[in-house]
Amino acid sequence: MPEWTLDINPAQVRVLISGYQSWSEAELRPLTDLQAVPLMGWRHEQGHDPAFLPSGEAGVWRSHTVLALVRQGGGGWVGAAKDAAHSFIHWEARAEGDRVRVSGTVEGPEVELTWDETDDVIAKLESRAAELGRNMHARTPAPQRVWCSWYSYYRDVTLDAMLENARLAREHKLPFDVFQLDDGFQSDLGDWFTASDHFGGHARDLPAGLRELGFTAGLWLAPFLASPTSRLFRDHPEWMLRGRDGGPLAVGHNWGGAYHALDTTHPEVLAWLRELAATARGWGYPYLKLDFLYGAALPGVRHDPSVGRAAAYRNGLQALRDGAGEDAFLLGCGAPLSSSIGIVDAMRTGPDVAPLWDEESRRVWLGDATGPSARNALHTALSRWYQHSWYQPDPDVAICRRELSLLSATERHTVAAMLDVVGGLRASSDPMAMLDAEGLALLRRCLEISAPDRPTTLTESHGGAVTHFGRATF
Ligand code: 9PG
Repeated sequence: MPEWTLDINPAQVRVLISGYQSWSEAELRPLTDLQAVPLMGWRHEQGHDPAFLPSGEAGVWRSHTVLALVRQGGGGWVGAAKDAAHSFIHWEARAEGDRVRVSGTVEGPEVELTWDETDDVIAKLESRAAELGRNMHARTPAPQRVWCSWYSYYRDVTLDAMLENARLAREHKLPFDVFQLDDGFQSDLGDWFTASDHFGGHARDLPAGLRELGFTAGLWLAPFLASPTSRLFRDHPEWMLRGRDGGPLAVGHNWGGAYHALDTTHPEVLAWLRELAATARGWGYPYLKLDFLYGAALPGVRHDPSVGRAAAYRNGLQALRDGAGEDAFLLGCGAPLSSSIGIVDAMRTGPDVAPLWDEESRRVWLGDATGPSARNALHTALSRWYQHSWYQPDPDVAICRRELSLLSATERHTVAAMLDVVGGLRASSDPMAMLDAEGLALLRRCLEISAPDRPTTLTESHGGAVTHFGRATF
């Protein structure tokens, strides 16, 4: 385990960390502060690496793949890795008296870690991140403009609502590329081929209508998950990732209870994943939002114990890519970040946006900033700006409607402006019928792709306001 000791007073250092998956927190904080540990143990799996939780001690910070320390007055240090395909990289910075101790631990096959002292932390972090992206053959597709059903219809989405929104978007000449059907069309988690009762059709009925209107069809899947009530779970209990007790591991709690994950070291599981992605593609969906991917990466008992969890995860993701085809557009979500480079085209880089600014009770009092809120989504996505060289970042949707939203006008405009600062995907979920003239104008602005579409050129592309939001924090 490489270790470094820095002769610097910890009170003069700030630390930039990034949690391992989309919804985990990323932030820049004084090193002497306390990194929050979510008090709700049953939520750990959904936002954190349960094998590398925050330590719970003030002055100790943990980060995945990269870590930066920023010295008061300028300069600092950057820790990174040359490769993260089959390994997880765990960084820890620890205040010890008048020194700072840093360690980097590789879980999985050995990879080369880098540790640089630098006068320009931003430039060094960007160049080390870009090097990792190049080494892992990061994909660099064009940013997509996406309408997604989740943040207005949630699980009650219907075939008619999808088509009606697409029709209205066309009528208003809104420049969306993709109309993406989210969670709610399927009969159960894992039973992707059968429709839910309320959807009013089958997922395969949607793409033709969208194509006629000039949109690409997108589909949400949580391909690694299975609910205990699903056919998938009943038919193939031996495909599940297991806990130490031999039973299927609970990998999270949502959809009214605990759910399980597939064991991606099982050859039949890999075949099933290829078939699933190929089937969705065959239905007419070249754009797939692959969600809750972290499930396959959790510590557990696997069919092939010689495969580490980072490699198991990546093999599962590769099976989905193989099934969907090279030219499919894959968006990762709830996904281990650096382990997905080179396979996904885009990646959610923060928690979900919600039609409210902040849920202080959960974030502050329960120590969990992975919950849905505009604040959490922006804060996290902005703190991962350097990941532009890994995939197209997806900072999640803007909310331009006034109905069914607690956001003030200022908050709505802040979300819209900041999504542009993050760059990458531009997305909305507003029901078209809810948008008045002001809402439509705001949405139209959100769908503009600024040039260059990169937060690394903040000063050039956005002038003073963003300089303040971005660079001044470092
Ligand atoms: C569909 C949604 C949307 C959304 C995704 C994801 O921790 N949790 O219980 C948790 C639940 C849902 C969630 C994230 C975390 O949202 O990010 O865009 O697709 O699933 O169910």
